[in-house]
Amino acid sequence: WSRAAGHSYTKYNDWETIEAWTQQVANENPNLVSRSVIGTTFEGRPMYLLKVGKAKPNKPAIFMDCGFHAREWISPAFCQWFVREAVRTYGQEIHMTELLDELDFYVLPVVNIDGYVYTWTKNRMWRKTRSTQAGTSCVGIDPNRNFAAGWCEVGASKNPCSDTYCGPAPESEKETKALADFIRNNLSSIKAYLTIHSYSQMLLYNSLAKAAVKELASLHGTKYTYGPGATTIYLAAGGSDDWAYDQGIKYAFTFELRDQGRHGFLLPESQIRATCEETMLAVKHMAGYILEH
Ligand code: ING
Ligand code: ZN
Repeated sequence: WSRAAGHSYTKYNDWETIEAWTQQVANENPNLVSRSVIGTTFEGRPMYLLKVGKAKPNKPAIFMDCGFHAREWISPAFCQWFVREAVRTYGQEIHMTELLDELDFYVLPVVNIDGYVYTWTKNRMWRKTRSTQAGTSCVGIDPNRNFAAGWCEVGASKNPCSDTYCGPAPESEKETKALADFIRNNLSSIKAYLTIHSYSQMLLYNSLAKAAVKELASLHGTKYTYGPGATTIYLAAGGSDDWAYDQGIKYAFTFELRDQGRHGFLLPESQIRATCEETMLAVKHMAGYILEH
């Protein structure tokens, strides 16, 4: 197997390097990490999934994905950091040891690999996938508008040239279909769904709020908009967090990592460490909570 040459946890790594890293981290930690392929992208790249945890029957699991949107480079950086911290601190730090003894983490380091590659080679600000379809010369759909949760009803576009294009149908993309299939096939173990985006420093829990306002509206038909706080988030249907919640995964969250717009998607590499360290605390806290409930 090839070494992940040039890989660094405090730099942004290109896809080739991340791909080699997935193999290396699994090979070097056979009792904690295993790698599988859950599908292939539009351009034919394998979608790697890392299962992180100590082998034990009937364990609950937390699913976490990174790199839905191509230009949000800090997101895949966090998934890599998370796996490294897991293997580095297992057996050293009591909290992580307990988490990995009792829970499995499924980590999908990059969902939208084709888009990620495109941001390294052609256009740093690309967001969508790189799929093409008949009838338009515009490329790509927004994977976070492509799920069967109020699909394309609000905050999404039917225009293939839009950055929030919802696609011709829910799960029309190979990448979103592969992710959704994996979650459907593992619903009995998956207790939480975490999806990592950037930027704006927010923790979105749309689905809980959504369920609550739906309940409220059932009495007098009063319509509420929902979101964390009055002004922070826009309504957007077809997101993976709402879909996961509708599948019965009670804890479904979207993280929006640093920053609040100064650098935006171009978060400097000097902030990778601090961003990942602080996000680790939140994810570990959530995992601990989920273990107890
Ligand atoms: N933000 C998310 C987006 O897809 C979001 C916000 C979360 C929308 C969950 C819908 C559901 O637009 C970024 N930065 O991508
Ligand atoms: Zn995003």
